Amino acid sequence: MTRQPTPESSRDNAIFSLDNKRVWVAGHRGMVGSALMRRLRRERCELLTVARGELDLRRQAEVEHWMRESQPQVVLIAAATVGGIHANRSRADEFIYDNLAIAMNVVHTAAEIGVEKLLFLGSSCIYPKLCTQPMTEDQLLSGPLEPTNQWYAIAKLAGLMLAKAYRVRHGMDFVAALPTNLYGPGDNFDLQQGHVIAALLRKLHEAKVRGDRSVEIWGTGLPRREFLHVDDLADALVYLLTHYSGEEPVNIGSGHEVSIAELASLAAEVVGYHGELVYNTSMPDGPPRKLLDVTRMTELGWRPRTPLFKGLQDAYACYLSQLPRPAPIDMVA
Ligand code: GFB
Repeated sequence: MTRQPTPESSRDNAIFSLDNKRVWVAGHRGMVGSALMRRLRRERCELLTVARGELDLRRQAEVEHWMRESQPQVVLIAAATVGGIHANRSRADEFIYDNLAIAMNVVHTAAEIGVEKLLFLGSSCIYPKLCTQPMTEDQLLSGPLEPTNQWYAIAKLAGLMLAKAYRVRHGMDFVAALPTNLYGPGDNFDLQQGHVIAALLRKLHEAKVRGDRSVEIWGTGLPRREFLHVDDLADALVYLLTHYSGEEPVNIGSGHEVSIAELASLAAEVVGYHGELVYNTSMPDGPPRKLLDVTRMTELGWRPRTPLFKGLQDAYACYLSQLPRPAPIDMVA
């Protein structure tokens, strides 16, 4: 019997306990939501979920009705319309409308029904395009946004400010986190809509299977990105919920960055692909860097556990596990 880690809420210096609380993970089937479910199952709380088919979080009256009926005491908003650089650029209206509506409806109703603790999720991509690196939380709204994801960023910035407004005026204990680029179980492996790590693992795997001589990488390979395994994020979010209460958002990252070219080489090593990596510079690079300053989270006492190479191996194993199984060969009687 493996020793169960100490539930977060009973660790010392915790300021909020999840014990016996009704905890709603909005978006529980997404990559972040499912990681939160895995992590929260180690806590002594009651988990509430509702499928997208049962409740459209963009419909205010439906959200109000469901939340009044279910009475969550803690809410983590992991529901969002998300995607990689190409998805953000090509589905502008969806990214701003969906994410504004979700934030407005859930945060407002949480205040109306007196939710004890709410966690709102932003992203490292809501910082200005050309920010001093590493980026500190006070640099938010200090300059023009990255054009490729300004739609998503505006919606997330509005959600951050809404959560802050309910703290400032009504004293609601609503906190916000700004995660860096994420990867891991439950990632979206669609080559047009997904983020870079999922896309690279799939492209490299398929090229290896087909015996292709080269694989296309978008952009120049020069931009630098920070990556965090989604299970580390989930642990960080539970830690933040139980150890932080403040109006300023908190960066959550690994503190390390790699160039896209370095990432592609690491991914090729994990997959076992030895062909050429070819850069398609007609695709956008996005911001040159997005490294988060993680001092606040470190000072709170949390650190990530998963190094990038090990995380890539885990992500590749997840990719392989969701591939359709080859039909069993009918054994000759
Ligand atoms: O992960 P990604 O789509 O998002 O792209 P961002 C990161 C970098 O990888 C960009 C390059 O410079 C891409 O050009 N890249 C190389 C690729 N090959 C590929 C590929 O095959 N697919 C993808 N997707 N990228 C997102 C925001 O920005 O960050 C989102 O648009 C979100 O809103 C996310 O916030 C965290 O890091 O550029």
